[in-house]
Amino acid sequence: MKKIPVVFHMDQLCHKPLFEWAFGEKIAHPETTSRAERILSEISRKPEIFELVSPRSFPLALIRQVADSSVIKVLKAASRLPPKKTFYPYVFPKNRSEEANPELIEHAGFFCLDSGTPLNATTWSAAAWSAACAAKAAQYVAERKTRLSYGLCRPPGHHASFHQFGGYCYFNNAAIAAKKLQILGKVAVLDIDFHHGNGTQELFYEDNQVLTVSLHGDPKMFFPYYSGFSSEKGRNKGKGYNVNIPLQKNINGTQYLNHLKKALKEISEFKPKYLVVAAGFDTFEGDPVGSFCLKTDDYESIGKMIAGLDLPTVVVQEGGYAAEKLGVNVVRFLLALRRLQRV
Ligand code: SP5
Ligand code: ZN
Repeated sequence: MKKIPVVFHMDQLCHKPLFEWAFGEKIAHPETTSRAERILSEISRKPEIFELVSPRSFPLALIRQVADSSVIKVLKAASRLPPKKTFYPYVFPKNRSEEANPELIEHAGFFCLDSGTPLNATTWSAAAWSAACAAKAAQYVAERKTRLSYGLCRPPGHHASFHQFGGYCYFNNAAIAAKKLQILGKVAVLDIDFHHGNGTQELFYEDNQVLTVSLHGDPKMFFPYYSGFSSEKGRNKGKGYNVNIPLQKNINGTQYLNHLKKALKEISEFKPKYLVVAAGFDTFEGDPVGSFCLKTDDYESIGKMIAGLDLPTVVVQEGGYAAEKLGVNVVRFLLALRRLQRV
């Protein structure tokens, strides 16, 4: 059986957000470098199954498809900050003024969703390499080199829309994978991160060639709060091509799998040529950010169920903040998907 390509670039580790404000308290930032390190260390224990590869260049043309020039300019402006300086956007104008200037770091709030997504001199490069991982993972599947690939994307991407970064995300990595595959046929994006994939939803909201499906904590209670409701079904040509499945807190694996079954039914009825999984593991019981109760075994069941679609599949890493268990959970998930290679 072919090895599973795992795409990662070491410069993704230069991005080190230090803290965020959570309900009035300053807490250590959950999106740490140790997340990627734990995944890498679990993957390197199985060299007969995984092949670690690095992207070689930034996929600028693809990044431009998922982020407007202002977002790109803000991150480039941040790369001119002094080495130890970090900027946390904290003023978020509701309207984009004519005066909004992406070259001015103080104006970053015009192009940003929340205060948990800091900017510093390393952000641009880490985010662009993370995007490159998704692009390269998609390339394996597009070129039929493998039927399963994994982009170890970090920073994550699914909260980033065309006009805004946020939610620890800068560029929408899953959308980059989908854009790359979309040239070749219909794509379904399945988002299993604890949070609603608002950025991915928005990027394909008027598109009937990319079906976006997200299961997540009910936005009435959980980030990003303003989107992820089941009434959001797509717009114009895209009407009927966005599916949100909001879930109550504390649900367990059995309950989760029941909802996943519905999501997969939507996907198989769409008859896509490719699947992109925005794979967050903040659904894990011990996660400090999410509020579901999934166990490590459940990620194997989820992987098996998704493999049942039997589609060429690109897995893109999203959240998951119980860093000690993240590597184990990711590997269990990928091993269950491995049957896709057996063709
Ligand atoms: C990619 C991704 O998973 N982004 C998540 C962003 C969530 N940001 C909001 C976090 C809210 C603060 N957490 C409070 C912990 C409560 N126990
Ligand atoms: Zn999440």
